[in-house]
Amino acid sequence: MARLVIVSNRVASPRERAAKAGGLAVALREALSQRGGLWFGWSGETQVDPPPPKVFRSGRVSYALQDLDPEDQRAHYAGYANGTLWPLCHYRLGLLSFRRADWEGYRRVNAHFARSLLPLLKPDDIVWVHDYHFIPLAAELRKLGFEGRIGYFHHIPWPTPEVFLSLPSHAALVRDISHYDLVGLQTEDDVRALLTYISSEARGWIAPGGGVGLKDRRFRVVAYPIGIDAEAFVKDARASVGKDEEKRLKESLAGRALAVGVDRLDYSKGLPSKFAAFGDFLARYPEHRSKMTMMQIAPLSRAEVTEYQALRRELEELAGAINGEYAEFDWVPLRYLNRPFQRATLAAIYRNARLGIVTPLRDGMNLVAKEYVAAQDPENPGVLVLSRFAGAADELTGALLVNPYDVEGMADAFHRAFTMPVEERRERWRTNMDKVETNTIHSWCEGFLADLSQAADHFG
Ligand code: GDG
Repeated sequence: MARLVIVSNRVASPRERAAKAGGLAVALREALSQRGGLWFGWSGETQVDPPPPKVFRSGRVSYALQDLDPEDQRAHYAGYANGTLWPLCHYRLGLLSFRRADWEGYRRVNAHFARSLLPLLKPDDIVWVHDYHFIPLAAELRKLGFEGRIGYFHHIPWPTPEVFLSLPSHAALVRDISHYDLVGLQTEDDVRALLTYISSEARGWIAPGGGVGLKDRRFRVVAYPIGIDAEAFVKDARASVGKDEEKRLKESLAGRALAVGVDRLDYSKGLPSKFAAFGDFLARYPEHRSKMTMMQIAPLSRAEVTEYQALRRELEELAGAINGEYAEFDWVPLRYLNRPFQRATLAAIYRNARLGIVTPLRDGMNLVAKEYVAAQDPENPGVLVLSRFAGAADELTGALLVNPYDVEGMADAFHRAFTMPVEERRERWRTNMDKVETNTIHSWCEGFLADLSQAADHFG
């Protein structure tokens, strides 16, 4: 079997604590430790004139961490990746900023990464590049003469051509994409969006099965909906039963029902609308007051980007207003926590929550929705309230699907979920759990790598 090389912006090295790793990191660490290989990415450090990457080994996996020049790193990460591509792909054109200097910095960083990765590569390695920080990496590696198989997985949505065309560098970015052998997206809608752009704007041709011809390049665009390690999550959730932490949680609830949300503090996650919907729910369904509590876990994210600082202030104000208006001396309606928790703690909280509220305005997939389903007690499962604009909505058809722009509609869904009979809850949960158990992180990884291994010789 060919060696696997993974490239992603942050590398979840064994030195990083599990509690700090996000969805992407958790998924990849599991994938690579099964196969062995090399994980290459940014070290998290900046310095002027950065030296070659630091390489070390742990078990079957080598890690190579590259420092970056501080100004390049800013232009790449806070600039083009998170100030341009992130809002664009999440349909937030009002938040999009495009500066030529950022675009040039983004390309410079990709060229630098390609130069420092190349000496670590063997000709028959399979290289799997992750996410929007690295779209030009394959083109840069090809320029340096690497002819092996390179795949790309885009973890976030691919916008429709009408939205994508707002990006001044749209044509160059899709030319970059064409240097991969396989391009993986989360959903069929994402695939349709990219293929439509390629055929209508870039004058490429499309073959059945996602085959694409663009100028002299041949590649495939295919949907691989990402999953979770369902078995591990079920185990964690079961193991939490009766433990001290669960006891503390139950004591603090004093018999009240729990609704839970877990989202990075990010404007794509629709947190202000979720809070507004919770406020509306308490206003229009007063029978639930003092009978339930909502817990929103929202670890801080990208705190150096201005939009995220403004969002944090907005949420603090909204949470304060809800608690100020509805709290009793012995009841706080909304528990709002800005820090990460251990995975086992999350599993215990999910399992004890009658409602899981996942209402992003746009989301590539959303793993929290799947984790919440996996953690439930099959005899007495909770209800998932899920945004129709999360990739997960394609699979989790047993959820109560909501439009996150419809605040009152979401409040109605909370009421429906809290009053849903147990038979209906079981039936809906079974529908969701079948998907979560079938389409796991392992099958996702194997599916992508099997297709990439078989990718036709791109010069053929
Ligand atoms: C991107 C795409 C796509 C969160 N808080 C804590 C914690 N988490 C974990 C969750 C989950 C992960 O982080 C979040 O993953 P999501 O999928 O929900 O969202 P993004 O971070 O935006 O991920 C997304 C994903 O990539 C994978 O392709 O689904 O659409 O945006 O696993 O559990 N984990 C711990 N403590 C926390 O407090 N331990």
